[in-house]
This record gives sequence, structure tokens and C-alpha cells, in this order.
Amino acid sequence: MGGQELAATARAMVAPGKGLLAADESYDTANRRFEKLGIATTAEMRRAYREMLFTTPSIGDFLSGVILFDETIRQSTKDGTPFIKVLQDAGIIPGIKLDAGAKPLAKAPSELVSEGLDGLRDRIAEYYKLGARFAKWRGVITIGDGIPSNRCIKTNAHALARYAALCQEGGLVPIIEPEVLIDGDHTLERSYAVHHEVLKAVFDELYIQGIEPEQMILKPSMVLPGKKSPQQASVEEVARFTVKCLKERVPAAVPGCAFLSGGQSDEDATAHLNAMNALFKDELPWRLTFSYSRALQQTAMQIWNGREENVAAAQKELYRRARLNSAASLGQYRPETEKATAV
Ligand code: 5MM
Repeated sequence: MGGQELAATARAMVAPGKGLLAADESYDTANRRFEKLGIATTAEMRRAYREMLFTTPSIGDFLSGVILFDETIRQSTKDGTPFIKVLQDAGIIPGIKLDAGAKPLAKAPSELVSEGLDGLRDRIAEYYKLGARFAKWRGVITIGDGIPSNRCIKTNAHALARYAALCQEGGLVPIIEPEVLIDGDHTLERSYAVHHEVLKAVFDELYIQGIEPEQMILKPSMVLPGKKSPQQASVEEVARFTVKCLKERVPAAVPGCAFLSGGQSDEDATAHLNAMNALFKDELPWRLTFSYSRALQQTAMQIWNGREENVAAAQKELYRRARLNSAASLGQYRPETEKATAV
């Protein structure tokens, strides 16, 4: 895929009214979520769950792409249709998670660095052949006493940039996901300062590695106070701090930022995205949309609960949540519609 195709794919990923579904939970994460609900942690249940998500009628109205995990990209529906084909037929671009998970950073065990660069060129070639057209790599930054360290920020930024270069070389649009966790009791201001530093390091490294900004998508966390902070922030404050930070750090040539939800409630994740688009729409050089995992899936997963007879109701909930987030990506979400449309 040439540069023009990569840029076209990146723009399509953030097309107006559309966002991404992150369904790339690795074995541990998927199983942990199933265990909480008493769902069996088998390959077949993970397959059945992803089939429920991907065959949701008309879900392509709101999803531009779905991020898959290695196990999922090779799976099919019960009747034998590969998931990749199901998504393509729905007008949804398939993508793949490429990091191999966040591991303790050497000599700094309370901080993490994402692994997966070894052999990445060959993995990208295989996923491209399977039909993936974009990829994702997540670096994890923790806020705490004396952290994040400069070393942790730089190491993760470097890995993200090397991954992105291999993607652009191999024909995949890289999603760059530097996640600043909401764990802890830090203030909104501290979160802003850390996001600022992390995004500076990331874009410096992307520049060094020759990344074309038009051919990538940023997947940032929102600027939020720690979830244990006694001083929580209003929806408007979160929107203002997040937009300010992105405007200071993200080049205008990047087509879009697709946020992670990071453990926010479904409604908060939608309201925050909406406020950014509603309050600042005339000032944004890039599109702001969603790339949620939990904030799109958690209620649908509870409704499904591992049972075939719940598939239609769970799909209705996923469709509803995707529609509300689509509205938020246009600044047109109205919280009062939450109750009226609840499944
Ligand atoms: C931060 O996680 C990403 C976005 O999900 P949320 O919207 O729930 O924050 C997500 O794509 C994440 O990378 C996947 O859930 C996979 O995580 P693991 O830890 O299994 O690689």
C-alpha cells in the first residue's frame, strides 16, 4: 500500500460520525472480563462473543474499524465466515493489535514498557495478507510518587515510533496509543502535565523515525483526574484540558484522535467526547472520535452473559452505545436520550 492509500485509510478511520471498536483484548484481559461475569474462559466463548459483536446488524453505520487480537483475526462465525470477511462486508476496516503487552520496565518495576518489536516486520506482512489495514500499539504510563520517569516515557515513545515506522513500511496505518492511566489520586492539572510531556516525547520520536503524520491515528487518553482523587472534574473541564493539551502537542496534519475510554463509565466516556466536539468544534484541526473497548462493550457483555438467547439484546445495546458515541463524535449527543433508549 502506498502513502496515498495509507492516508486515505487513516481518513476513513475517522470519517464523520464514525469511530473504532477496540476488540483486541488479549487472552488475559478477555478472560478476566469473562470471569467477573461467570462466563467460561474458553476459545469458543471468546469466538462466540466476538461473533455477537461483529454481526450486530448495521453496526457499520457507526464503526469505521475494529481492532482485533491475533486469536480473533483467525476466527470465523459459527457458519464458517471469517471474521475479516464479516467486517469487510459491513464496510468496516479490520485492524490488529501488534504490541505483545506491557511488561515491567527493567530496574523500575512500578513502570511498564510494551514489548513486541522483534519479528514485527514479518508479523505485519502476515496480517496484511489476512486483510488488516491498520494496527495498534499501546504504551502504558502510570502516574504516582516520582513517576512517570523520563526513562519510562522515552522508552515507550521510542517503541511506539519504531512500531509505527514498520507499519507504514508494511502497509498498515499505525494507531499510536500512549495511555496515561487514571489509576491514582492525582489532580487534573497533574494529568495534563503528564499528557503534555508524554505527547511531546511521542511526537519527537515519531519525527525521528520518519513517520508521516497524515498516515497515522493517535489514540490518546483523556486528561482526567486520578479515579481516587478527591477533586473530580466537570465534563467541561475534562474537555477543555484535553483539547488544550492536544492542540499544543498534536500536529494538524494528523487526521484524527480516537480516544480510549480507560475505565470511565459508558456515559462519562460519551459525554466527554461530546463536550470536546460541541464546545471546541471550530478550533479543532483534526477529528476527535472514539476507539473504546470497555465503554462500548461492557454493558453488551453483561447482557450477553455467554448465552445464545441473549445475543439479540446484547447487539441492540452495542448498536445503541455506538450510535450515542457517533453522535458525540459530532457534538450532537444528548444525555437525556440515555434512559429513553436503554435496552
Ligand atoms: C486501554 O485499552 C484500550 C482501549 O480500551 P478502553 O476503551 O477499555 O480503555 C484497548 O484497546 C486495549 O488495548 C485492549 O482492551 C487490550 O488490552 P490488553 O491489555 O489485553 O492488551
